[in-house]
Amino acid sequence: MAVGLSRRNAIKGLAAAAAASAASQLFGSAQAGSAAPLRAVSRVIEVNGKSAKVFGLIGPNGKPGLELKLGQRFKTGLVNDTGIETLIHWHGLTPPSAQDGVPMLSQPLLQPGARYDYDFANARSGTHWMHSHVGLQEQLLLAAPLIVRETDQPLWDEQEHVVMLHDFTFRDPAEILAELQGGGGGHAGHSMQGMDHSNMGAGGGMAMAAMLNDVVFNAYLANDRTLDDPEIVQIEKGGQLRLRIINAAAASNMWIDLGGLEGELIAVDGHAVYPVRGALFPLAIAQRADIRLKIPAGGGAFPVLFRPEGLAVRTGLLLATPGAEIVRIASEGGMAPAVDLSLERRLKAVAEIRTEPISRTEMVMLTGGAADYIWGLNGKSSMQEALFTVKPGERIEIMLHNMTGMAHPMHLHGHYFKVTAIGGARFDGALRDTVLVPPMQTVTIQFDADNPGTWAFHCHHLYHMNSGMMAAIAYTSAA
Ligand SMILES: [Cu+2]
Repeated sequence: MAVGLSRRNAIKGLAAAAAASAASQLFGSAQAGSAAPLRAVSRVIEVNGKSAKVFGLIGPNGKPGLELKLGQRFKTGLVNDTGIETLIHWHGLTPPSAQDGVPMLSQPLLQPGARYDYDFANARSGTHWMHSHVGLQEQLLLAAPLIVRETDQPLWDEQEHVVMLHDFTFRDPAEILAELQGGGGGHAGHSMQGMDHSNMGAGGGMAMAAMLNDVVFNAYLANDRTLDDPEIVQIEKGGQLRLRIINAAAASNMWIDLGGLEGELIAVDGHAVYPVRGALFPLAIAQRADIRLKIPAGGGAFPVLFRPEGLAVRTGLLLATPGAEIVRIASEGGMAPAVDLSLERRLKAVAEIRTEPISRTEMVMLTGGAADYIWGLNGKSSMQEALFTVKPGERIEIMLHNMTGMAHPMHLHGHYFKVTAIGGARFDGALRDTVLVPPMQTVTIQFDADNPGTWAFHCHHLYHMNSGMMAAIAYTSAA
């Protein structure tokens, strides 16, 4: 990691002097570590013309989440003003296990009105996020960006914008989960209710087909807004923009659609990759993508769309140069295909990691998903029993075999990993903390056991996680 970062900085540093004076007003407010705490709050937003009570996390500068600089300690208070018990996970950072924000593994739930203080060394830059790891609170938008910049000012002459994506329901998420787990034939039955939004097609084979969405949502949000009233980001003609996109949806894998523009994907899950050009990029649940794009010199208004797989709906925002005509974009249109691994196999991390041989390979079967909606890892549906144990210093390979009909975005806490194979094909892939394993496919990852503790390893689809697809990986002391 350190090697890769310094190399990356050396490359980027060539442009630093020229760009140092630009866009400084955007980056003058990194305040993590200041006295004002992060606050978990309850708030009201408007969706489709109706108001909805949700949660949020407000940082010391009054904006959602936290911004800090690489090398700065992660040091913040967390005050619980939600009125309910909660606990916040720092997704993408690798804190000591006691500060990881997972109930049962890290610390007791934070009571209403109470405060926790977090303080740990942070060596992870990039686009990350924070979210409740309690029950179904993430579905109620208890999440926010967590951005760690490598420098105070961008090394390129560019503007920056953070986009957080959510799937939204007016229903009580507990009711949705109960319906999935118990109601008439499980999730297959539930998806029938969403036929108008489903690409499963008509016919008796539907329940047997791979399923893309098992929850029907009322809206998809980009920074809390729909396309009926989208965020409009002002940008100069010919300007360069870095989008930091976070898929904070509870249960929706998405496509990033740059419309008429092309961009360069430069980082995934906060880790730099060799740039990949394109207009369409997949973004599984909990993953992040940093995309750099250039606005045409002639200016105009340019939609950036986010399209949940298997549906003909979308959310998004507009990039607009001064004086550009703003045109309304419909929330419906264009069926999005299933998110797959075609991009994943093209990604290559900029950072080098250790090349020592792996200590051993662990097989993990992703299981369940029958009519009872019980999901699991290796057939277990409990965090109480460790999936496997590791010793400090080991280099572990995990082969994730998806035996189910749905894709699972698998997230490892406390570590990051390298994607090293899809099916039988080895490659030198991206560094990530969340990887999508599509139905009946195998994805192989490797990680260094360098952060002792007991760590959650789970599917980030909130309803799968809450139905058993969550386990722990435990450290034993070195023999
Ligand atoms: Cu899953």
